[in-house]
Amino acid sequence: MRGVTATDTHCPYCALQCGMTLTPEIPRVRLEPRDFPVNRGGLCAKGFTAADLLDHRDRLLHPLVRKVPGDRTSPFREATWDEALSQTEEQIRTAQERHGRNSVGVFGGGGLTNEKAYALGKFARVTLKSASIDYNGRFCMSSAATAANRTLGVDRGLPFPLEDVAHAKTVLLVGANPADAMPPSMQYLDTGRENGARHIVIDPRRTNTAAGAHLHLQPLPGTDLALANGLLHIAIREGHIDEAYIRDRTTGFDAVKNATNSYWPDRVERMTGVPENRLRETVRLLATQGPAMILTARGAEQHSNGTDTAQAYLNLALALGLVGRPFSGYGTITGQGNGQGGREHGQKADQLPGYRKLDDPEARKHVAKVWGIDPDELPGPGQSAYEMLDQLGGKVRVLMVLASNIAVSAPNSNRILEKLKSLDFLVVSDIFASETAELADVVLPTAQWAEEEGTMTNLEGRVIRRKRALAPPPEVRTDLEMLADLSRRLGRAESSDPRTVFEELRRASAGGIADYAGITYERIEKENGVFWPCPAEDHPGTPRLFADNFPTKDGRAAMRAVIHRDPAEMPDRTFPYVLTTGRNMQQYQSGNQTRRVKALNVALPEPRAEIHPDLARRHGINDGDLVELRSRRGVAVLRARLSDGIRPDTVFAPFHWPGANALTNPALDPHSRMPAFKACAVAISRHERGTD
Ligand SMILES: Nc1nc2c(c(=O)[nH]1)N[C@H]1C(S)=C(S)[C@@H](COP(=O)(O)OP(=O)(O)OC[C@H]3O[C@@H](n4cnc5c(=O)[nH]c(N)nc54)[C@H](O)[C@@H]3O)O[C@H]1N2
Ligand SMILES: Nc1nc2c(c(=O)[nH]1)N[C@H]1C(S)=C(S)[C@@H](COP(=O)(O)OP(=O)(O)OC[C@H]3O[C@@H](n4cnc5c(=O)[nH]c(N)nc54)[C@H](O)[C@@H]3O)O[C@H]1N2
Ligand code: SF4
Ligand SMILES: [Mo]
Repeated sequence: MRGVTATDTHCPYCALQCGMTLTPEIPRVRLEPRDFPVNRGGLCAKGFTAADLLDHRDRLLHPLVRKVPGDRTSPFREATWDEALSQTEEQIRTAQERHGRNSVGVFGGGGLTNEKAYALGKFARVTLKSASIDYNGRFCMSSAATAANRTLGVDRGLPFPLEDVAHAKTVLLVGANPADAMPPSMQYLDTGRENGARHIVIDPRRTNTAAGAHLHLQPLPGTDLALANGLLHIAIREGHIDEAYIRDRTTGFDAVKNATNSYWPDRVERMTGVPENRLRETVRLLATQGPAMILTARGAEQHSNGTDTAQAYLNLALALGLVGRPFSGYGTITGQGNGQGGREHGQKADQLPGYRKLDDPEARKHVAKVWGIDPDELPGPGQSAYEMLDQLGGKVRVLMVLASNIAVSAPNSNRILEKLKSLDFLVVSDIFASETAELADVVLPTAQWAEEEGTMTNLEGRVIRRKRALAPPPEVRTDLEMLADLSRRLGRAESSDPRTVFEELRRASAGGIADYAGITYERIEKENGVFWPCPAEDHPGTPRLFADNFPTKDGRAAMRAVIHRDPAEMPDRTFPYVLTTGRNMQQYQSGNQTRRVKALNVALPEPRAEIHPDLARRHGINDGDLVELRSRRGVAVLRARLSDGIRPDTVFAPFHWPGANALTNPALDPHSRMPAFKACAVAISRHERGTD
């Protein structure tokens, strides 16, 4: 037993950040759901079993180095922190002397607390003086974030508390499957439905979310932009748009209107596969039932046109006058535990704390002052996640990875594996030896959620507290402690105390878009979290945005005309089907955590490719057979799960195990640099070994 009293904290996994209570007891910790505004006592299977990993036998308990330094084929051996960090320090110095500052790269994660994300960004820019930093949120939220920033002037996933969803009369969910991705959030949709709300789900699969909806539109993956423009076309033709709102609160509508002119319903039906009458019914519900919301998630966003697709739905919401109205609006459902805060405080290639831009002279001045350096010492913007990974072994020679398992979760993983192997030196900080850690020179064992203090910002923009219930095992450190030690070795003193780091973050973010200046650990505790922006301690925080204006230069939302582009890779004779990828309820992300939880692994032990029975029949595939999926980049063998809920031209594969990303296309969205995880061309065949 490593502690004594009950501690109120939050789930380590997704952005819902469900409240839970931990009570140390023999032989392990008791985990109970807690009544917090987002989950109101609910938890999903992942949350319920989260404590199983605290004392898991696979846990990394000591730093690891290679028996033969420099030889990544030699086995790992346990090492002291001093040994592991000395090796790291030496490699960083050597690479920077030989190849310049930017040759040392940092890759972060949206699961890191605000304090750690902030410290990591500062470590790269100030200690390493390197521009080479980005993080896994580039693969997650970047398209919707880019669209929201350019149109609304701010990117806060939900600009209203989640409970507002229960009061909307119509909810359009585009490429979102919260029934599996955030089960406790379904209570708000259920309450809405009980009170007469109508829900529409746009998804190539009949998911659990779609099954409960009033309408399910089943487009070909990658055609959501055409669909949105088609909906707006109908809304304009049928007189459903809100002209006063458009005039008073937006700019750019005329161009948007022109751009949607040619999206006639019959053409959109041909492009997307969604029948015309369903398009009309969707518009009618959005425009005439009272408060309405449009929510997008990764299904719409993880495309080579993801930014413009999010934009098209934002245009629709604005034209209908929804944004800023009670129980209405546009939002995007953030994914990782700190997916929101993780994209605000500087681990993004182009960013400084407070959601400031690294190329903005005023922002550089403000942050440099807090950091006690000259603004000219700050590097400029670096490259996006995939672009940086694609450069490994070339421009970037040493890489530090915190809180991401890129060997499994990055697109085109065969290439990424080769690139990781071509590094001079790889350092990975994790809880378990992930597929990425297995390739490293040095592995650093890090504390888990229940063993550290910090703040997280959930999908609503609510800043909450993660609290320490137990001490970490003796040789395990928090990432803040690790970064402070490494920083000191490289000549710069930094704090390893979360509160001290948060106080500095408050000052660095002050006056920025994501302003945390008025948020304190005590307030978070007292007020069930505080919504940013919160510029002063006597400011109440901002649960709802946009009621009066938008934080753009002219106070209006800047609509932008967007037109459909086909996915970067279309089916052809050799690769005739579309592969899309995503999540299953029982596993989380690359699976490095949840694949080790017994109850989850019993429930879902292996990946299943979802295939329509008609498509399966054509290739002689039965339910449970092993099938081989092939794309231009790789091969994956998965067991088939036949389902008439998926389009017959589309295959779905989860990415919680190595495999799916051997197939995916790293074609990047030109604005957000998001890869096309949700559409590539594949061939399918029954695997030779059949049912094995
Ligand atoms: N169980 C579980 N929950 C999670 C996670 C997890 O790994 N496991 N991860 C968390 C994270 S980081 C995130 S980002 C969220 C993601 O949450 P979601 O975005 O809801 O999850 P996904 O399964 O990636 O994608 C949602 C749906 O998009 C559909 N889709 C695929 N292609 C298209 C398309 O072209 N158009 C449309 N309209 N739909 C399409 C898929 O069929 C899928 O049902 O979940 C969070 N919650
Ligand atoms: N094909 C396909 N690929 C995808 C997606 C998809 O839909 N399809 N989705 C993308 C999305 S939305 C996301 S968010 C990414 C996620 O993909 P990853 O970035 O790989 O996410 P995780 O598997 O959560 O990796 C987090 C790692 O950090 C460790 N960890 C947890 N907490 C901490 C901590 O505090 N410190 C440190 N140092 N380590 C910690 C965990 O054990 C785990 O190994 O995948 C992307 N990849
Ligand atoms: S929905 Fe998300 S935050 Fe809630 S218990 Fe499940 S994984 Fe944890
Ligand atoms: Mo994500």
